Amino acid sequence: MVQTLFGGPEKKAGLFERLKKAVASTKAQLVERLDEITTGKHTVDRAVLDELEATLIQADLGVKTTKEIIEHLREKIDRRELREARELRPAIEREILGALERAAAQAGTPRLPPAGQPEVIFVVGVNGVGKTTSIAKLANFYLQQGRRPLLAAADTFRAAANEQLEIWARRLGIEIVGQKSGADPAAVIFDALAAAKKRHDDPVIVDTAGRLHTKYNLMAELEKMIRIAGREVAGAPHQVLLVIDSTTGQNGLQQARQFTERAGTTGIILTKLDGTAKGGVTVAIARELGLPIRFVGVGEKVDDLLPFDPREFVESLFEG
Ligand SMILES: Nc1nc2c(ncn2[C@@H]2O[C@H](COP(=O)(O)OP(=O)(O)OP(=O)(O)O)[C@@H](O)[C@H]2O)c(=O)[nH]1
Ligand SMILES: [Mg+2]
Repeated sequence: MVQTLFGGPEKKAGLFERLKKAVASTKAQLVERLDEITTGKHTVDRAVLDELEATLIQADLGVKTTKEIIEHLREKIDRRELREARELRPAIEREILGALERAAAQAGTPRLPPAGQPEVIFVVGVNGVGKTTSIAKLANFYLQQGRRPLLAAADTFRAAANEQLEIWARRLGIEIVGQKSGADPAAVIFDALAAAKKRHDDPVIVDTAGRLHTKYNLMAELEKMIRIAGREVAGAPHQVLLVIDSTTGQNGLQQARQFTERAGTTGIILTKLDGTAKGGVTVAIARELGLPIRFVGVGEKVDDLLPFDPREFVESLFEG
């Protein structure tokens, strides 16, 4: 009990510090530039807005999102709700928070499995974005919540994908179900769900092969895996988490669109936020696609995954 009493807030403060560290480059690109624009100016004029527009685009908020934000600010200026340059920073902060919160609200509550059956979580994305690593981190997260995750090694395509996941499973002391390289990934899912039902494991986290969102056949294969999961456990997959590498910036948006269309993405894991200045893509994803960010990856270690909270994220950028 003592641990929860004293460990809780302290742990939360520790997570916030780690988030702040991870977004430092994004903060320099976005918020510190914002301060430079407004320094020494009294009122918001056209030149300030033009500079702001360039800054938001450079910070990877995307052209569409940037234009919308600038338009909102212009309306505020017309209504005389925004006049002074020093009001710009809190105005942008509110715009960003609003976009992230709306996306989170739009997503609603995740689907749940029938009582006694495992929650099924698919982890999908293009090659090398950090799917397998994120799965290990996710499993660790659920373990800490007192659940019994099982890993399904449904990347039967890449050589050594199984071994990579097995090493993580061993380290975490959890069960993994796989087949030999080249096997049908849908068969792995079938086996994994049968095992999880028998052993009462939950959730089942499915690793999938990296696939380009433009490759029709591979996307069809993913659809088949999803169909099989739904046949074995009602409502499965209950979550489809799309992993996006934040260092790829705007490319992530196009991936998200395609994966949502074909695989019904329910949320995003944004990886490699540590050491990139492109964290602004978070806002573009939320605003343009209405997809909630569920977790952010801030390093290569198993506990380098932070649950995403819009308010905390915005505070980590704008605080101080
Ligand atoms: N710095 C940093 N590195 C990460 C993060 N997440 C993953 N990585 C690294 O990214 C590289 C690729 O990670 P994987 O998990 O193998 O990526 P994947 O999407 O499973 O790759 P494929 O299965 O080949 O498509 C590894 O070197 C990871 O350690 C993160 O949040 N931060
Ligand atoms: Mg992988």
